[in-house]
Amino acid sequence: MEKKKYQNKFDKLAAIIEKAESFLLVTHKTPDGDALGSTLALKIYLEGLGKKVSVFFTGKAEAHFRFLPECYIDLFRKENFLNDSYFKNRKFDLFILSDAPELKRTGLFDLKNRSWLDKKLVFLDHHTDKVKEGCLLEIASRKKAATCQIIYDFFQYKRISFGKNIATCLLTGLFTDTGGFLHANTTSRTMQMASDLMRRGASLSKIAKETFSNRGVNALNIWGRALERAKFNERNKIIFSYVTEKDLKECKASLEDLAGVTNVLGAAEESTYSLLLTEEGRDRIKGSLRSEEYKNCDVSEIAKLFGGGGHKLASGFELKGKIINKTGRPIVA
Ligand SMILES: [Mn+2]
Repeated sequence: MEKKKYQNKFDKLAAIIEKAESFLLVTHKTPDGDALGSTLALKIYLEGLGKKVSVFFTGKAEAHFRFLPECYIDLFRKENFLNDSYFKNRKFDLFILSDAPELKRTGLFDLKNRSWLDKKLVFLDHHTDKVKEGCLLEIASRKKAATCQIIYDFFQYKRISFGKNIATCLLTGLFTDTGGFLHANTTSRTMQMASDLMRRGASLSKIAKETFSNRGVNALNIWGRALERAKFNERNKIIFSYVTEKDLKECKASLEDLAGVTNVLGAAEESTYSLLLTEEGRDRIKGSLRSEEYKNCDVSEIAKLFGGGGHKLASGFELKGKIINKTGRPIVA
């Protein structure tokens, strides 16, 4: 998106925020650092303007994000469906959906009647350049490393001052979505933004510790299983592994304990991309794909073959079924 168009959208965003009184902030299922960081930064900003703000998402957030400001325990309820009866007694002037390019990825998709939503919906996202859903405003750019960067650009352009709490939320999103400033989406611009956020009081070392290295023994055990099973396929140059429901039970681990495993699998130097399959209960398999810029592989194309999607270097898909078939042998080995 060219600069002028991007700025015009920020002007429009500021104008509609000014007019609205009550907000519902929504993000994608099982929110990650960028989803939570962008949503909570907006929450703090809007509440500072005296607005009424509610936050909602479906699925469980990774527990290690609890260090984030405003990340209250009730945000971690397992199922938070935004159903029609929820809206019967509540009125919101504006819905801001961050870090998700479509309603399908949020609880709002479960509403039976959604036509009224179009006139109140704002998308802020970096997974796409064009949001296909009906909405009031969309600010979407795949050039941005994180949705937190879009919000930061908005604050910069509108000369909105903010302090340590917002800076911590924004730096968390930037840090996690750039793989700790290691991925190819790390540019001089993202480093500049990080530097400014640190100047405002955000602690990079604390964020790094909370999001990357704090792990329980259960998590280490489940990582062990995934890494031990890693196999390399010469023909496709893929390194892959899997984790079953039984593994999770035996290690007393949860799906969020597996965050980061796919990146580590990619450390195998002969591989072009990595794949981790995990069983997600109720006959579902989740696939997560990763690659590196210099390996010249677009994993979103592979995800699309299985009905999924995502970024060039990080994508995912979901399949029906189980990894272990009736004979007790894994289907992927
Ligand atoms: Mn993101």
